[in-house]
Amino acid sequence: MSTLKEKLYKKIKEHRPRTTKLIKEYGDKVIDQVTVSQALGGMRGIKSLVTDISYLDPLEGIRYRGYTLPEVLEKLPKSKGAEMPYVEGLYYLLLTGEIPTQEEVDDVIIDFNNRRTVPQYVKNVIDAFPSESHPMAILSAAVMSLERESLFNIKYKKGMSKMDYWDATYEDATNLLAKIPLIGAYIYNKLYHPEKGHRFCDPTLDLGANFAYMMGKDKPYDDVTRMYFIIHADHESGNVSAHTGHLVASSLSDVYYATSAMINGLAGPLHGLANQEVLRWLQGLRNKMGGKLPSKEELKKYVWDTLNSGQVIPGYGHAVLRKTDPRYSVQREFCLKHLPEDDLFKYVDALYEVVPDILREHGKAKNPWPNVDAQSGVVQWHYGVTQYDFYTVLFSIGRSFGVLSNIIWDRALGYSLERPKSVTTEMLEKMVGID
Ligand code: NMX
Ligand code: MLT
Repeated sequence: MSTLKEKLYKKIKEHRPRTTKLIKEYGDKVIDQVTVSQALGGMRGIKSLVTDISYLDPLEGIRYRGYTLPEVLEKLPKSKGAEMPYVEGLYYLLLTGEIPTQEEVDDVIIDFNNRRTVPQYVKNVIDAFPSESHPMAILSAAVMSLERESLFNIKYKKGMSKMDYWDATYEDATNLLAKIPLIGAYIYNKLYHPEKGHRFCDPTLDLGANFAYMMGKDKPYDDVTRMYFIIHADHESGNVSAHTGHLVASSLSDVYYATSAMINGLAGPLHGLANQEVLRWLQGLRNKMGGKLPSKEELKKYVWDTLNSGQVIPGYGHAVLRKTDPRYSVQREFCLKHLPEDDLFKYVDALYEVVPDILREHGKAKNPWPNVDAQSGVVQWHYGVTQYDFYTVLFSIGRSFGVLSNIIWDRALGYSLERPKSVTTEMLEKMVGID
C-alpha cells in the first residue's frame, strides 16, 4: 500500500465514528429550512451537503482542508526552481487534510507515473471525433470510454464489502487522475496542432511539468499548469460540477461515469465555460477598439451594451462569493509578475475598474466582483494556448482532483444515494395559502 493510501485509510477509520454518531444521536436536529424562492431558485444556499475537502466562505473565498489558496501555494512542496507546488501534493492534502513532506509527495509522483498510460482505444475514440467537435464533448467521451477499466465494478460484481468501496474507488480515481492530463494534451494536439503529432509522457517529470511538455510548451508553462490545476480543484460541494459528480457517484456509478457527468456540467457557460466566454468577449472588445487600449468611457459603453442586449458579463458574479474571488487574485499576482505588459491583461485590469460599479448600478447581480474565469484565459492566451474552446478542458482536469477526492470520501463514509423530494406547483401554492 502506498504511503498516501495508508494515511488515507488511517484518516478514514478515525473519521467514520464521527459521521455514525451524528446520524445515530443527532439525526433529527434541524440545520436549515427551505423557502419557496430556494425551491424555485436553484436551491441556492440550502445547507444539505457535507464535505470536508473544502469550504467556501462568501467573503473570504475557498479553503482547502482549512488552508486558504495563498497558504496552499506557499506550504505545499515544490520542485527545485518552481514557483508553484506539485499537483500531486495537492491530492495528498485534499485526501488526508495534511501537508505532505517532500518524501511523501515523491511517493505520490512515482505512483502517478506508474499509472500514466492511455490505452490506444481511448485515442481511437478521440481521433474518431470530427475536428469541429467541442473539446469538452471529446474529453467527456474519452473519460467514458475508460469505464471498462473500473476496478470498482469488477470487485462489486464479485460481492465486495461496503467497507472496501473506498479502496477500489481510490484505485479507479488515482488511475483516472494520472491519465486525464495525458488525455487533455492528446485532445489539444489532435484539434489544434495535428502537424506536430503527439508526445509521449516524460517519466522524469511531475504532473504539471509533464503536461506542459506534452502540450509542447516551455517554462514557465509548467508553473502555469500547476497553478491552474490547483486553484480550480475544488469549490465545496454545491457547484454544478462537484455536485453532479457526487450525485452520479451516489448511485454507486463508478468514477468514470461520475467524472464524465461532472465534465458535462462544467461545460455550461454559466459554469466552467465562462472562461472561454470571457476570452470571446475580450476579443470582441479588442476587435472593436482596433487593438488599442480602450478609454474608461469606451469600456463602460461596451459593458453596458452587453448588459442591454440581455447578456451576462462573463467572469463576473457568483452564486456564493460576495467579494473578488481569491482565484482571480492569485492569477492577477502571477500576471503582474510575469506578463504585466500583456495587452489582454491590461484589458482585464481596466475592466476590473469599471465592471463592479456598473453591475451595482444595473442592480441585478448579487455579487458584482470578478470570479476565477475573468483572469484564467488571459494567462493561457499569453503562453500561446489561444484556442479558447480548450480552456474548460483545463478547468476539468483541475476540478477532477477535488471531485474524485470527494467521491473517495463519499464511499468511505457510506454517503447515501442522493434523492431529494420534489413537489408540484399546485402543492407549493397550497403550502403558501394560494387557492
Ligand atoms: N452579468 C449580468 N447579470 C448578472 C451577472 C453578470 N455577471 N451575474 C448575475 N447576474 C444576474 C443574473 O443573471 C440574475 O438575473 P435574473 O434575475 O434576470 O435571472 C440576477 O443577476 C441574480 O443573479 P445572482 O443571484 O447574482 O447570481 P446566480 O447565483 O443566479 O448566478 C452566476 C451566478 C455565476 C451564474 C452569475 O453571476 C453569472 O451568470 N455570471 C456570469 C457567468 C460566469 O462568470 N460564470 C462563471 C462562474 C464561476 N465558475 O467558474 O463556475
Ligand atoms: C466553481 O468553481 O465551481 C464556481 O466558482 C462555481 C461555484 O462555486 O458555484
